[in-house]
Amino acid sequence: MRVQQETIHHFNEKYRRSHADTFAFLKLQLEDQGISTDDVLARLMELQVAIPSWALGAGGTRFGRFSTGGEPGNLDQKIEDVGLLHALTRSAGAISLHIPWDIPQDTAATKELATSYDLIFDAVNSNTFQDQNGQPYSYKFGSLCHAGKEERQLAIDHNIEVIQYGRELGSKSITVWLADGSSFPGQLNFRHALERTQESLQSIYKHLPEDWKMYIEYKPYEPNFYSTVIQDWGTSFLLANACGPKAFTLVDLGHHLPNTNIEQIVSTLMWQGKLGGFHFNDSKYGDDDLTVGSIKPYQLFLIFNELVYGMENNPSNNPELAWMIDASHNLKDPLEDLLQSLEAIRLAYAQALIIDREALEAARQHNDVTMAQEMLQQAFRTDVRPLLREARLRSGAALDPLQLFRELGVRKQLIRDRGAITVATGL
Ligand code: PSV
Ligand code: MN
Repeated sequence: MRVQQETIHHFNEKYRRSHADTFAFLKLQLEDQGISTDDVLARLMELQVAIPSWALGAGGTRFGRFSTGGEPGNLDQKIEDVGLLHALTRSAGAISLHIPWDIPQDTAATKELATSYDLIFDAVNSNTFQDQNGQPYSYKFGSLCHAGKEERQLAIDHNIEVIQYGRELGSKSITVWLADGSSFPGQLNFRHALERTQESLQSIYKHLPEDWKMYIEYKPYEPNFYSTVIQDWGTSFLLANACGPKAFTLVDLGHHLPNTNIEQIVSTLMWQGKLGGFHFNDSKYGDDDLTVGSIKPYQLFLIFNELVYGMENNPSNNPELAWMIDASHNLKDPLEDLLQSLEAIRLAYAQALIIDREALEAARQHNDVTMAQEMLQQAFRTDVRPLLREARLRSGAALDPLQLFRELGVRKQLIRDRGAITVATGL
């Protein structure tokens, strides 16, 4: 299903007047504070967030999976879904593939299809956390860290193959997330496991094309429950440094123990020029993969505060970041959930862009704790939604993507086209 430009235009007409009024009011308010709305809008319009190919269907828990109907049954349909999100928002201009869940059969045709939706291929993701049919060695006890040379080599070769797929599609990065670890004390020699992981990553790194990046994810637990080889940002940072200048740490918001100060991690990594990108989601307890901003919107804002500061004060030349969503949808329509996530990311970004940074620094300089807090909360409590709408209007997107999605009856049509019981590949 393709959403035509005229449909969007027609839809926007209905809301144009009320939008114009609320935007004019906010513009005035921001200009009084010395903020140029045009600058903020330009930066908002630049932000493109990649949609993961594994988040377009109903996610499973270990207790079950309930299909939403009309789920994409193959890679082409996944691209079609991301194309739809991008047409509605003009802010999801990339898709991130997980191999082997989404192996392109004909890379040239896949690329052409993506281009027709104005999409590019973001990071490719390897999967050494599941065994595939007919695999000669098992990842049950690890992959890149495995005690056995054959298992390690199999996992290294898989990552090299993933890079090859990515090259053909025009990707410029690979994300490595390992489930490697142990569930019982004594099971693993920590140092040996980490050493082996480092060597394996270095072998993969050797196959990285000149203009590519390698992102290394960390996670404190799950599926292993006692130790994870790359448990935290420090370990990922250490490994990225051991690999070289094209390797970076990737922060997945769900991969932290409760109450971890993620914004401080962002600050440190950007200072070191080693922050590669993000997997956005939200959580209450662990890696819950909930809709971005649904539980802790203030934390998301504080993270964006550090990101904006880091981008504007960048002594170590931290490269542009890879923005991705990594979520699972058990209850809601996955596409609606992704629309909400895209909105939450832009909201937090817009709020961070309107912080009065001079006043904030002055307050810090004078140890004026109250005013420092005020500066942040002033921005966070501003309703910046008219800015988001204006950014969409200027880029040809729908003023209210979710509303249009509903009005068009997208899910009903997808069910008609693809069937009520379809299962997308993924977790
Ligand atoms: C693992 O929890 C993770 O965050 C990694 O990014 C995986 O690649 C992704 O989820 C999908 O399983
Ligand atoms: Mn992730």
